[in-house]
Amino acid sequence: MTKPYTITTAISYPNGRPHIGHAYEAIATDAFARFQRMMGRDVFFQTGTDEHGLKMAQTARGKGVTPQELADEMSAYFKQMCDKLNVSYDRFIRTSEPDHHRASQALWRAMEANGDLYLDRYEGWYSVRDEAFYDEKELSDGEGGVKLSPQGTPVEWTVEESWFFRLSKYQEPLLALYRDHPEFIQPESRRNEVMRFVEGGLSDLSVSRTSFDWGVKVPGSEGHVMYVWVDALTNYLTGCGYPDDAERMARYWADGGDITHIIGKDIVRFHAVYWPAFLMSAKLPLPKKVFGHGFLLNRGEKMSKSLGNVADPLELAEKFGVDQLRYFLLAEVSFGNDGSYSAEAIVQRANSDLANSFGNLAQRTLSFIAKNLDGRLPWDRTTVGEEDPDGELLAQIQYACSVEVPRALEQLAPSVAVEAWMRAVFACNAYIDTQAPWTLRKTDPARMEAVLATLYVAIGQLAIAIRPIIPTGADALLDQLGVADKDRTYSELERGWYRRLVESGFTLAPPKPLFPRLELPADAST
Ligand code: ME8
Repeated sequence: MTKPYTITTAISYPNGRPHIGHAYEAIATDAFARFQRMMGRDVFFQTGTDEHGLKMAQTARGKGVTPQELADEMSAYFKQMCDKLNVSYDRFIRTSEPDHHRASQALWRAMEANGDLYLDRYEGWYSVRDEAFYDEKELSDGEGGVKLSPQGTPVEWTVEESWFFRLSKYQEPLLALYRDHPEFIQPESRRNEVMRFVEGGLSDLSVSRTSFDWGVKVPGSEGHVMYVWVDALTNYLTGCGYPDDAERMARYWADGGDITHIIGKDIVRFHAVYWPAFLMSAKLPLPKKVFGHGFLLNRGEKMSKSLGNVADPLELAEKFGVDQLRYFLLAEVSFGNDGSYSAEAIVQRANSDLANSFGNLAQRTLSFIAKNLDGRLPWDRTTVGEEDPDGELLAQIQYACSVEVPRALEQLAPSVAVEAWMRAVFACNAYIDTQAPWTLRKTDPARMEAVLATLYVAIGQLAIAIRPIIPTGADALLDQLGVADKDRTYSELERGWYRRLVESGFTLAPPKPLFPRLELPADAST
């Protein structure tokens, strides 16, 4: 059995409906999970909703519902978004679930047993929007004398009895972790930020609240609920069976295990500082990688409810197609950097790459085979790709599909994977134009068959390689090509699935178009 692979998104606050930033993170993480499954790994992929905390309590109060009702309603939208966008999670976790409460309390007790929790009085600045405590030195002045967090959200002075976690004790161990495992925080720019923050000294962290009760109860401490980030981060352990299922833990949360957290750049501090400190305190294994991706901007502007430019991902998927949206987001934005989206950019990218380049290549090749050869696969299995330029093309496609694309996806660089894939698509289009099978039909039918055979193989390889990103279109094409489910893996790229097809006497049906050309909607305000 290959090494298990655990991958997670952040869990979202269900205090409103999901926006395109949430969809972006879910789609990217899904592509990585699908990729690892196609590499034969035993994958556990978790996403979900982060339902406790003051922000949820306040939003619920404002709407005149209970926090649980608000969470039930909104969490369903997040789940629905994942389902619609083909996000292949293994568990959709909700932090209001009983096993999650048990896991959070077990982590608490483990940190307490290590002497890292003490009761004191908290006096300091808190941002409800970020659910975060800040030091005075991190704040700036906003309008009307309001103090602002580094994220630009208002903070309020808070005084209450609180449990504290001895974060200060972990300054050195954390710095050692960043030094010994430079890959722990990615990309590099985020790592530098975190190192500077930790080098600046760490204050102990207030980890319980008494002013409201919507949260996980602190064991043995009446009136205290856990600070929402303590329970939120624990979601990763809950999904891996903590604390009762030792076998599951050994599989998905093992020492030295391949555990990746995909999160946005605004919450790197929680994942790269607090989280490993909690885990060290509880004597649990650490994740291998925390990747802080960039933010999606609407036409270069920050999305906000007041600007009215928050795009609904399901509306975008409805308008442009799920694969098209997935492809656009992963191709267009270099993972780790901020990126911008607009209806024009989605239409432009989907049309140029999917409709005109890849879709058209598949469509014209397959209809040509269906029409001129009655769908009979045009080669005998000893001759495909033996001569140049056929062999040259196939070597190039094979390199792109079985080396460059997987390498980029392994490194969490989907836009790099797409670039390599598109280079291969272009190479096929150039080949079909220079080989001109429509001319060969009259002058040299045998050569025409060799060209079509080469293209048939190349298109199948391209479809397999791009599956993690556009699963629906790729699978529909692979169905048309007759490629069996079990052969749709990266390892099969090297083994020649097409030879088995020839042996089976497979006949190609006239192809259905896969990626229709998109029109820019009249209302292109998204
Ligand atoms: O932070 N572009 O929840 P959240 C890209 N509950 N990503 C974005 C984004 C944008 N415009 N806006 C937000 C939370 N995100 C916590 C996480 S994890 C134990 C707890 C990303 O609903 C954001 O960076 O505010 C985060 O990774 C995720 O969406 C959920 O954000």
